[in-house]
Amino acid sequence: TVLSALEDGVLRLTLNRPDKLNAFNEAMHVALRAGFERAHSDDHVRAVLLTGAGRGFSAGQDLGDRDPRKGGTPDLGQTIETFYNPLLRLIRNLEKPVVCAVNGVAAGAGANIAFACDITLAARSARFIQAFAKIGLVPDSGGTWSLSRLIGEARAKALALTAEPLDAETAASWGLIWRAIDDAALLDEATALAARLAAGPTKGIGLTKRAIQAAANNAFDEQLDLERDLQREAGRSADYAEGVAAFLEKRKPEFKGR
Ligand code: LHQ
Repeated sequence: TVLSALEDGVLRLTLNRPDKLNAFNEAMHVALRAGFERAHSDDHVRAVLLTGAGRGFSAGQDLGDRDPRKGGTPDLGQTIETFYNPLLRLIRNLEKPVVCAVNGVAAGAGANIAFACDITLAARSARFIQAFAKIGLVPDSGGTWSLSRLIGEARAKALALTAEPLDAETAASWGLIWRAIDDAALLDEATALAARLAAGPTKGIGLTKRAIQAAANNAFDEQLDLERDLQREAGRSADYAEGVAAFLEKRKPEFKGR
């Protein structure tokens, strides 16, 4: 359900239920979570690239798996607590860059998982849909948080209440994703970006991710203190020593992520 491959320090995780537009069932959740857990613990992984197989990125929750007609009312809160929230926390808390290549439609949780990644690229033909409103649900997977922070309440509400598809170009111009890319070039560009990050000073990159995310909850003064503390930590890294030495010696740095 998830293909996993490590190359050039990039762990590529490919959602792989193309017949179902990579909708999430439990097996796919378990496999994806295992991928992000490996990213956390394996020093050879210095960046993650998340993408989807086939013509879609992800259609969100597999609705066949949570079908109220199958008897009883499914406890969706339980599904979220067990599967979605741990995944979203893993992505945000991972102190390594997560690049997302949205290769086609991203609906429901599929869209919001893409918005939780650090740098999200999308194929020009991709569409983002807050599909929840069509079936009486509330955006999850951090969607109410990321939409309102990234594009503001007015746009967040219109997308979430209408479930109108948003094209990749507009998503990029609103700041919901980083860039829209020609379909044929998406995977190559995303792979090159992830590899470039993986070869970079990933200790400092991880601390930078932490700092930017913390800014959402901090007052300016608190953020200045946090920057001081993280800079102290970054300044002790081998990568900082290497970066400065390489600059002064006019050569290319060789970063180790330490
Ligand atoms: C699907 C799905 C799908 C199963 C396409 N499930 N099969 C969290 C916690 C607990 C419960 C509830 O939810 C959540 C979070 C959520 O994510 S809720 C939102 C769930 N997602 C949706 O409501 C989206 C449903 N899908 C669609 O609206 C369309 O499929 C989109 C707009 C994504 C794509 O449309 P098309 O390009 O026209 O493709 P299609 O509809 O023909 O889908 C292709 C196949 O994939 C098809 O199967 P079939 O056997 O007929 O070829 C679909 O049934 C299947 N599929 N999404 N979520």
